[in-house]
Amino acid sequence: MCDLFGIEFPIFQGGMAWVADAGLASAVSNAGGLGIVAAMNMPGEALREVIQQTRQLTDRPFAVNIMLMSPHVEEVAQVVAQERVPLVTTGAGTPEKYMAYWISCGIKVIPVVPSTAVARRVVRNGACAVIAEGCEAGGHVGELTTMALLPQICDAVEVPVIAAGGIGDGRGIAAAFMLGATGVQVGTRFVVCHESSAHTTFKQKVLSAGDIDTITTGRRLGHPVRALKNPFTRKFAKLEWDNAVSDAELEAYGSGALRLAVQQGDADRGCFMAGQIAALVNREQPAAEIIREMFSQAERILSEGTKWVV
Ligand code: TUI
Repeated sequence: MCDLFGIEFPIFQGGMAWVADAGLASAVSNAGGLGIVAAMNMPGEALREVIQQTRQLTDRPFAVNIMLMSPHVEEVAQVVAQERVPLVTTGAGTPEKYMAYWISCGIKVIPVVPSTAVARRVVRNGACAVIAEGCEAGGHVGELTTMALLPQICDAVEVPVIAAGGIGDGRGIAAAFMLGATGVQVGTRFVVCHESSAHTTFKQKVLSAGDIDTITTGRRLGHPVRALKNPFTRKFAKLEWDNAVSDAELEAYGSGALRLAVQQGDADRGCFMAGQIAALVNREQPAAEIIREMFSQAERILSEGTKWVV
């Protein structure tokens, strides 16, 4: 997998909206992992600038994550091709519509998939690998857990499978490899790395989170999102389950809340998207240290067996 993507360690950094910028992606790529820039809801020209900024900071491969629910998806789909980005990951939908075009431009496409049906579809359309993301992940999630999803995806497709959701240390990497993955994607742990520009309050909240401190909201809208419990998510859950507001009002209530969390650290009105593994993340470290530490821990577990305890 490392040869396929031109990286040293089989570790992808999640394409987290507002967090996965040029600074974070280049730090991860420079450390030998795969840095990923999030296109999130950006217009095309804003993404072009971030891609060019990333190129100034690293000469190693990096990817752009395209969030398929973005209102600017058509534009950003063009920009990644014009800018000759080597790798594209996608999320929050299926990218079939763009795949033939991207592949014809020499882009390797690696969609996030929440089910075997979606995995088969994207591979039929030319995906060179897939990211099997379980619902332990932060942000927009599917229904299945990583533990159940991963081996099923590995059986369903012939391309390399990258595991995501609930992976925060070497034990997670080793477990993912045991289930058939050849790489992992890590989100929450990179939110608190030195090179992440997430607000200090966001980092503190992840660092102090306990095992049951996340909640999924938004199921009624068809796109459940996992985030840390706080006044925002509690109110969202209440509005959602009391059926007190229309779907449009509920959408409007959530709009902009992630940005408030990442950029302003707004503890009450922000949506602090994070995975269930947040409880395991208890230190802010450089990205390079996270990658080396996770990988060497996995190697020790895989060679010495589970008697090796963290
Ligand atoms: O995309 C993510 N995580 C995200 S996107 C995001 S921005 C957002 N904010 C508010 C509401 C919704 C989105 C925050 N976090 N992860 C990758 C991911 N993709 N998880 C699940 C999926 C997915 C779901 C359904 C991929 C494909 C899919 O296809 C279903 C179908 O049949 O089309």
